[in-house]
Amino acid sequence: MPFEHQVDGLNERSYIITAALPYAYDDLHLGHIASTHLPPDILYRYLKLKGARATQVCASDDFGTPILIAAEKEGKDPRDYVGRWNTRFKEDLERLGIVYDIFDRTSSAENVEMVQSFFTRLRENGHISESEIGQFYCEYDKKFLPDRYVRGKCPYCSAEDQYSDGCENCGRTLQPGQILDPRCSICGRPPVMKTSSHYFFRLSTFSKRLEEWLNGNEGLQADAKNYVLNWIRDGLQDWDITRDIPWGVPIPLKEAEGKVLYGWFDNHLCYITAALKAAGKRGDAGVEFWNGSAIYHFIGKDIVYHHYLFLPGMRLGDGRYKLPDYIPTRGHLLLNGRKISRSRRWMITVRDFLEVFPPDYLRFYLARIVPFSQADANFDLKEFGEKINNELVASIGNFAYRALSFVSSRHSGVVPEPGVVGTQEEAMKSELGLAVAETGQLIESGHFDRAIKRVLDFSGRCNQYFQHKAPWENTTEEPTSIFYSCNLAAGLATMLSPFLPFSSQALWHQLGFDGPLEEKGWDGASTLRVEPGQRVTEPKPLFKRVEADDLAKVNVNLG
Ligand code: B3M
Ligand code: ZN
Repeated sequence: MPFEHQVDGLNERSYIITAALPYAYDDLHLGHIASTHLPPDILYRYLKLKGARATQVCASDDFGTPILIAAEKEGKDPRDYVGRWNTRFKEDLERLGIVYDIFDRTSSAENVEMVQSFFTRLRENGHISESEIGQFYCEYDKKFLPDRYVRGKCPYCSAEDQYSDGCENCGRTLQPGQILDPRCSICGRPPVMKTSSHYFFRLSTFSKRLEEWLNGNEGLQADAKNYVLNWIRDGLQDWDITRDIPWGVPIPLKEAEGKVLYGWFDNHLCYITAALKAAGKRGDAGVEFWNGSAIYHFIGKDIVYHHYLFLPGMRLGDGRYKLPDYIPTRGHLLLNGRKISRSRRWMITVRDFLEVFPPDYLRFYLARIVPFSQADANFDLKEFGEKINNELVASIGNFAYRALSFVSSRHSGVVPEPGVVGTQEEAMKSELGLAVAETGQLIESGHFDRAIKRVLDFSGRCNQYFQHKAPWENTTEEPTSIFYSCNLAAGLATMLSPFLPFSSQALWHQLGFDGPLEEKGWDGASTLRVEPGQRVTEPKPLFKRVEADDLAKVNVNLG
């Protein structure tokens, strides 16, 4: 199974977890959360509960042509423009309970320094070549026009109005000059070709070492590995890492004045920058920290090429920082069966969603439907409502509420002393232990969807236990059943906490614990932690049913 840990040594290790960096030009939508931000957060929260040292980082991806174009369209200075998105991302993520040790920006001074040091070392190590190449140039705007600055017809599928670096219709990447009927995207005039001196990262020379790394690393997902190996077999292209635009990391060479590095040269280096910043380490101490940690990069499948080839190639060429141990790669999120699309506005932003539903509802449903594979998952609004109502409300919420209500109404809010412990109690206690262990194993192996399902199954068993014991009529055994139920609910709270940080903490509080649930750790969840005599707080339903009206509110923002 991929990314199996030595559970015994878990709390002695350090983990660095990263989420792919959102481009600083549009709001986060549900697709970002499904593949990129929620999965690492589940692992991170779990590792913390296990007592491991874990550092989780992300950043806004600030540089690149699309961002410069967007800033120009609004007449904003790109630096101010990206700053605004950085703030919005942090707000949205925080509301979702996704809190990074550092949410950096790729344009931060520390990252610029890191990126330039990489360029310099790669060049000294002979991994950068230079050549004159033709670039579109607009004589009217007096600008070079890389990537999205030119639109035209795709030479493969003839789709109109495509960007010069890739066709959205057929998915192919295009080299400069390949697009047909090119037009400047600022003024609409046809550009001319001009030569410019560009630097290339010699990715092709790493083919053998990359292949060895891919084959030798057990932690990498087989489904991604196979097609990456095929790309290597087909032959890797050197990467043009130069852009003739004023927004990017300046190439640290006198003769390259006015040129910046390509966004995919600098963005992933911010994983390292941000992790070192979060740990307060620089220089050799930083290198040691990085190399002594297990490294996870969580991504969506559209950026496999960059993370399985370009990123490790650059790290190999630089030679200081180790390669990733795990690159958990998930598929796309469909929305009501259709591909999410910004241009057609077939998407739901995190902001819009949180206007209507609590953050844990989104976390729950996404965790439930997104598998650990590159298969796409479908966010179906109707199914979302059903899952919340049948699983969160009717199973988990119902059990906790019923147990706590007995404490409140029959025992004046104090957990009763249990009487004789019967076979059903013994059985539930061992089921609890099993659920805690198996849920932990599923999280450690990356199968968060199966992990949450495991917790749900256990919650189903808790409801059955309650039903069997019928404390409303079996009054002799009632104190025992209620004592056990409170303890099972406490176990549920801990198991749910990597997935549902807000509601699990609320349940924890209702059970009469003060302080954050995380302090009690994961392993303790299999023991009976609610003591007789413990005072609970007024029980309140943890979850509210999703009604058709609520769904309609989200629906109107679609399309
Ligand atoms: N911003 C692309 C994307 O959001 C890019 C990821 C960078 S991760 C280093 O798909
Ligand atoms: Zn023009």
